[in-house]
Amino acid sequence: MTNLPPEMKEKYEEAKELIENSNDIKIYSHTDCDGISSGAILSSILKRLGKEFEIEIVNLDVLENIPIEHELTIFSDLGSGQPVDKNANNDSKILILDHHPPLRDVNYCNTINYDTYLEINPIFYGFDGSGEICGGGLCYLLAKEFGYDDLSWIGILAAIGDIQNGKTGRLEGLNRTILDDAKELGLLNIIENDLSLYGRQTRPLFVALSYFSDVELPITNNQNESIALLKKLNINTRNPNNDMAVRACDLSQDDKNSLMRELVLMISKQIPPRYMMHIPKLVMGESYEFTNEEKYTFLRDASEFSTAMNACVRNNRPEVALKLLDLTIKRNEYLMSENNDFSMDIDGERAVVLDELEEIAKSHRYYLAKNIQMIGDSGSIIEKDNLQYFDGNGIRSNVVGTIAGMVLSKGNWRKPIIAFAKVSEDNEDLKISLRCSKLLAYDGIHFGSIIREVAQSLGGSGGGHDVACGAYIPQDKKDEFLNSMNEKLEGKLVLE
Ligand SMILES: [Mn+2]
Repeated sequence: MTNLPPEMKEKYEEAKELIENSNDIKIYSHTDCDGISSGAILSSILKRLGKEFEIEIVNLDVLENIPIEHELTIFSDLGSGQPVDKNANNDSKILILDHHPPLRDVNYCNTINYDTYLEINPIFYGFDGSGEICGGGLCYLLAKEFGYDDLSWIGILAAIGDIQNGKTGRLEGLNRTILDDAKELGLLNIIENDLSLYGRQTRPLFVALSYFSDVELPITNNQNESIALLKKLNINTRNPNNDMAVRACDLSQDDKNSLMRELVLMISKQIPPRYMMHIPKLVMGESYEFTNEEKYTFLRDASEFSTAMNACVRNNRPEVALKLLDLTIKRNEYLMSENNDFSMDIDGERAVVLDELEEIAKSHRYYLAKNIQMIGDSGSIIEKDNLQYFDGNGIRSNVVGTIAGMVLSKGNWRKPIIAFAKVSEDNEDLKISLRCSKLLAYDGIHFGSIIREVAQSLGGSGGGHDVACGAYIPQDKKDEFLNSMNEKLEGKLVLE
């Protein structure tokens, strides 16, 4: 178990005091699952303390000139990389809980000319902000300071949403400590040595298998081949107990093992020897289940839950995601308490929010499917030596990355795919998203760093994960961007 270094623990004690002594509070959090989770944890803390507060879920560009109008302004899952105190006045108090690379150093708080600046960033203490803890985890550690350990499961939801398990398939570092807290309270199960497939609660196994795309296999985008594979391994496709299609969460360890063995074999036929050592990480990992949630619902699986959170924010409905988390916190609180004197019908209220969420998720899936089909069918993916790209003409910039990830399997999986979209209706600049097979990252290529470098050289900005990242560039720099990326990657992709 990883413990908090004393200097970081001290900052948390200061943060607790800061909140206790403030009454008019504003929270800004990021527009993704991690940011929503962070916001939900902070809201819950403030509600329990009876504080007055407002919360706003924002994109990073909003922070360039953010007004500081409240007694205490809290930034979660963002803030470290933006000039958030530009408009601070004499008695402003600012608290930042962020895991992104910081602009200011750890001693910045001593140089300010206003009341309080407190930034808690794990990078200051030698932690890896992309694999050991995320925004939601940082906010949970604050909740823990108040004794609210029951919020730990949201720290895990945040970490999975942020792909903090990307490198090894399991949560490590401070995330592990949060995991232990959630497990201790009986809020979560860890499923070790699990088959690493998306949709383990809600998708039929053969469908989940057909989405395997880190390496193109006969089963990729082919449900018939997936069914044939299961038949060959003597794995049931129907569950005799409930007469539903078998899902990944139904599998015995023996069945998981034979499926993993077969996948490893299939993958090894497609890739050069130097990548062989990375194959197990593509097919095996840990899964996390929320024990208070019903089986076969997205709420039960951390990864599927995080997708639903993202669907809300990508459709500008963050309030639905926040409401669901708030009610789920209350529901867990109720289930954990001894006295059942709760008068409110939490399940009823939650059912209403879940209906709303289902509507959002449905139209989200439809929007994705429509665009994926359009790009896949129209031959609009253009290949260069070391990359492939498409124009996401008309695609909303906040989903173009998701779409890029999903069309990768329709193009050449051995090369990264880059998508372009207009930033917004009134901003003609280009939003760029890049996705690639995990194998390239395992081989040491960090696309987030590469894309940042190239975007900056063209007067833009960028960054992100090794396998999923993005950038913003001026609208007339598209060709330069492509050429520069293509050059930078020369000799680096050795999947052929
Ligand atoms: Mn984050």
